[in-house]
Amino acid sequence: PQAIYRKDYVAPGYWVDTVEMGFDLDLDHTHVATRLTMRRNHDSAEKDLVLFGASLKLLQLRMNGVNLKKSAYSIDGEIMRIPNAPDQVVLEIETRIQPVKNTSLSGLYASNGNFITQCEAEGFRKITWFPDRPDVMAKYTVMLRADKKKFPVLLANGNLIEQGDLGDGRHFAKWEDPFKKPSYLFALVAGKLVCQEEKYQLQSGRKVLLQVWVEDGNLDKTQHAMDSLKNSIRWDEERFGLELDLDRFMIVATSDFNMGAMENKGLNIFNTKYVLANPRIATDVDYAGIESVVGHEYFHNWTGNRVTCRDWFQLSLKEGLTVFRDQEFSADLVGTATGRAVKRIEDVRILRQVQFSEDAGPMAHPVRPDSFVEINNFYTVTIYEKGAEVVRMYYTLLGHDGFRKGMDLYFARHDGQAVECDDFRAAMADSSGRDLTQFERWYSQAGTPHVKVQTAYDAAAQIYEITLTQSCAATPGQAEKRPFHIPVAMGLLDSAGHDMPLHCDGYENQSGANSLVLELTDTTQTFRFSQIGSLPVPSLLRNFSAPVILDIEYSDDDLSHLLAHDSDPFNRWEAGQRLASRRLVRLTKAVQQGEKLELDQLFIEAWRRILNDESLDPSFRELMLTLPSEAMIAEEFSVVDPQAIHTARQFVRATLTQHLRADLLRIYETYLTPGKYSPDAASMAKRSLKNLALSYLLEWVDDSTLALALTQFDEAENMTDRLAALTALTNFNGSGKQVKQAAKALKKFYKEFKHEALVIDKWFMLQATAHTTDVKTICELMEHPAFTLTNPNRARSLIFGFCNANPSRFHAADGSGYTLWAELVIALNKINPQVAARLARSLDRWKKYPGHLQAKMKAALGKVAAAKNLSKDVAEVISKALA
Ligand code: BAL
Ligand code: ZN
Repeated sequence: PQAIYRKDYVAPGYWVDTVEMGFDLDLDHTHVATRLTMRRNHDSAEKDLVLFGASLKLLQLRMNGVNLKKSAYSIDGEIMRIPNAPDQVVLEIETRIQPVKNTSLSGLYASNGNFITQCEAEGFRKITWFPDRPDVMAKYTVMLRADKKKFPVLLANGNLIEQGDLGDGRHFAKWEDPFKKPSYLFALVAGKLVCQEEKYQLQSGRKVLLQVWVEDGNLDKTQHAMDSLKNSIRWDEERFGLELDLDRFMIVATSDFNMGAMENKGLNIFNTKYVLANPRIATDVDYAGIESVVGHEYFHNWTGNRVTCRDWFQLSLKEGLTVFRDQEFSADLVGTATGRAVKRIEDVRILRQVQFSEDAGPMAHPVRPDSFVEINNFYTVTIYEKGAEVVRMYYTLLGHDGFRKGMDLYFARHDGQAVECDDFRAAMADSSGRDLTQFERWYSQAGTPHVKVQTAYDAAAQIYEITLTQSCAATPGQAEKRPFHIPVAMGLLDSAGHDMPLHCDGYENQSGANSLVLELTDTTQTFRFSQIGSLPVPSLLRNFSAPVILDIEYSDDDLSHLLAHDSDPFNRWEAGQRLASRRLVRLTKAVQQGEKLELDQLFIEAWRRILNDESLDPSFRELMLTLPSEAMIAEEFSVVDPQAIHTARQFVRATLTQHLRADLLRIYETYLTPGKYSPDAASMAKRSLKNLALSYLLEWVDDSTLALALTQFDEAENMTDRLAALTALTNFNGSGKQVKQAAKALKKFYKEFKHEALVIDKWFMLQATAHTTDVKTICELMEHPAFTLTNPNRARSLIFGFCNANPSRFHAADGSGYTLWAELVIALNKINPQVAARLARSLDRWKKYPGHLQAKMKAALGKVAAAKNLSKDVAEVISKALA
């Protein structure tokens, strides 16, 4: 497949002013009539009128009232060219599409008998021929016609301006979107749906209609999404002065969806996973996920919809910024300093585990890529999460008010436009008067920078020096990297654990501050601190002020000091993780060499102190006491041994439990939260610590701790506690009798929830990621009547769960995991290329494994590469992995 390049951008040859569409909706054959008013863009080098289309039956094509003969245009793949078109064009297009056959879930498709659309990135071209590119913004009017009984609800973007009966059992609805938008934000929904609705008053006094649409039977699960939407509207008004611009805002939930959700103008379409919740079916994590995704999609209304992307290389312009906004929204909603730190740690964990890994693999790409084959492959953690870190660095460098000024200028300049990442950077630079030229490298260079730290102390002169040296490894297509502009937030701790006043050369205007943001712009820089009366312990990269890897040699004593005293909660957590990681690496090596495994007292006592430190919020303790994941430990090795890592980590968990059993039991009892479930931060925090204690307790199980888990499973009235108990029961090493008791719980769970798809996803996921689950079990579960590959959520729960989150089993020595993976990528490729391409990425890091596994992975990759009719989605991923 052919790559396209950012450098080849050419403005569209024609603009579209208005789009009128008429849909005769039928699941087998939908007729689409489109009328476009277009005008030549005299500033473009493109002289032809260019349209894109895919999987369409073209019935009619008329230009300015005249049928176009086949000789008047050419079609090559997805591109139609009409040469010699006049400057003003009215184009009328009729197409026929087959929604029920559209298993790609892109374009117009059927879900449970309803019509759903997904047009980002390039799905609109599966509905009609159109200049389907984000810089073409137009006003849309949409007429929907359908059978009234089968499709009683007819929704599209914007405002409902007319509706009525057509006779013959059919009805219609006409929608008009008052705002110009790119085609990727087009949406329609039709079918049997019900809604929770509310009139909501904006701060300006204007009233808007909010609706959450779901399938019948789910109205008891919409309140949290509605609350999250109202919180989002309020937050954007307060924090950024941004108001909802429509009179009506709709959310629709569907169980067949490739992504989490989609920000179509006024008609957000969501995966049910990010809408439906009540205490019985949803966990605390689900509640938090709904809040952040509802926020994310709502915030896109300004960062994405009102100001959109010039081309898809700029995707992070809207995604990085909107992730930053949803992260801040969730943090502000909790409102406490600890709550903010907890959110930050959770976000950084994902970044490090998934994005750092992407940055080190064959799919590494800059936040603003230079090329791609299939844009759907670039909805990545780099575009989203690293993109959000890049936005956060402006925030760190410019401060709260400075960042807001930059946002205000960005909207003042670009409202209604399709722009580039550089335009955002220019708004931040111009509003603050800062030179952010070098900062551009965060957009253009891929890879995770390392920052090496060296320190020197001159006691006589009371001078402390920190030398920072940055480097960044080569990534595909980028052999050499130039230095990044890295904000390094820092402080120095004295022996009592207090922040020392900082007097740093070059930062005199902040003399005496407890914390500074150093700016590393050269390859190596030395920062000189005076009036330092005793040797400090440096606390660097506070709050994770840049997406880099800090190489610093701390002693265990230094780490214990930071763990106990750092005023920056992120770095307290970080110190604990470093202490744990150091031991996990050592123990993994010991496993490989068949040595005796031992855990030192310093570490066990550090864990005991955290566990029992009632001055720390329980949610923060839960994070502190969670060991680095197997995937994180793997990043510490140049050659990964998943089984040894698993054994070492399990050994640490079991040993901690052996020593801390009484403390864990006490915590378990203390943080029981009987009574009515509430998804507030304080209750969630208690549940998280209690359930962490339970999961540890089952690592060193006896009948009494097993009974705790069984009782919790049986008696809890909320999914958080039930699933936590069931997870512990699915993963412990007990006697045959104990395991049988636990297995009963799994069966009971299925029976109880077999009509709740989202819970059955959890049931599959739980088994997919269990220590005991091997390829054979996965194959058996695939035969289960509730399993299907065609539903992305279900495929993700079992298949992705196993391939991506059960490393010690997936990487079985016989290569059976890889054989299964190849078969499933090939099977999914036929059904849904986007989902297939995601799964294809499970072998991205194959070169990091020992030779015998590498050979088997390479063979599996080769098998997929040789498969017939490979989509460009999968082909791109596989060819990059094999390059
Ligand atoms: N724009 C795709 C889904 C999302 O990022 O909101
Ligand atoms: Zn987004």
